[in-house]
Amino acid sequence: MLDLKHALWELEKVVDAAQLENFFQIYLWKKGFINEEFKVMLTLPAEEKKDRGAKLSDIKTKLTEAYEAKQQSFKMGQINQQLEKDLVDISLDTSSENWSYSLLAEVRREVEEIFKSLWFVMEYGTEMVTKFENFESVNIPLTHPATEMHDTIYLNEKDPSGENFVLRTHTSSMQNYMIKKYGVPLKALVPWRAYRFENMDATHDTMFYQVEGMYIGKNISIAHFKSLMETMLNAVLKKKVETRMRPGYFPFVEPGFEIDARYEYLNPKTGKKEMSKRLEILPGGMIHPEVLKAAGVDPAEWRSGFAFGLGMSRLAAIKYGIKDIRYFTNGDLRFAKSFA
Ligand code: FA5
Repeated sequence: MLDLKHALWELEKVVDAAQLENFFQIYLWKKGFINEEFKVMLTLPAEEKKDRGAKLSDIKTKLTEAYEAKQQSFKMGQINQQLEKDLVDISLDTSSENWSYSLLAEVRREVEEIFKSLWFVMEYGTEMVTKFENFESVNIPLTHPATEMHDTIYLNEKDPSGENFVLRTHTSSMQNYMIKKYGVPLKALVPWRAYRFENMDATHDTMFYQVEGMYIGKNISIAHFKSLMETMLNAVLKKKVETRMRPGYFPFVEPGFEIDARYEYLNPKTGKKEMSKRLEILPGGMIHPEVLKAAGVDPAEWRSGFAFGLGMSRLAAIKYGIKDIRYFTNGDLRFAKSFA
């Protein structure tokens, strides 16, 4: 009868997939040794048949198990080999001089420095937020069009109240958290990402950077707001900038404004310095009483304060004369290197 020990020893000597297939053909295939032995068994007298049948079944099971284990280890070996071949060293040698911040990071850091020097506290916050944080906490009712699927990216994960999380559509989703965490008076900044389900074009991306700012005090006026925004824009752009304020509607401010900016640039066609078209980059306004209430602050005492939501991707585009904000994030090294 077939010697199990010998078969296992042969299996141990197998070193590649071709030899393993050969082993299978010899022992386990339907015309292999084991099935041949079963055929012989059928010709034996009844009393021997039973005993031989049990032994053969046992050998078949053990050999099949050993064969499958070997097959599995070959598969893992192949995967590991492939992984090693595809290995990419992603560690960046930071000791080298050969790196620089991306343009967006550069501008963000400049904006951060300006506000840090004015003693603003700063956080980036989470990008996955509750509907409460993104909408209701800033006085946007859930029936508002901005909450619709065509603007907002909903996630499958649910928050503790059973509602789907969303990707924050604006950094205003941090207003409630910052007021609760730091209390009033407050100077706070949130310079980070927001996401919208947008049709992309030169000035709209699905992921973009905003800078949320809040200044809550007792004698803060619209004049403070305007002057701070102009100071900041001049400091970042380092160009002659002219701003214009016009009314704008946002449920979380009252009154609300849009600050449009135009800036001096060298027109390559005429060779002369000219003023650009006006660009909408900086909405803001005086913080709505409902926003303060939702964060547990008495609006009768702290009614004066402003908030703004600077479009940082657009600001960076203005600063460096980039025509399409998608260049910042599309990973095109030719673009990145030309500013390194
Ligand atoms: C807001 O997001 C408000 N949260 C801003 C705000 C904050 C108002 C505090 C009042 C008080 P808006 O949707 O207009 O507003 O976006 C603000 C800025 O973000 C825009 O001016 C624009 O510069 C930028 N922005 C908006 N959507 C995109 C986009 N898809 N791609 C790139 N930039 C965008």
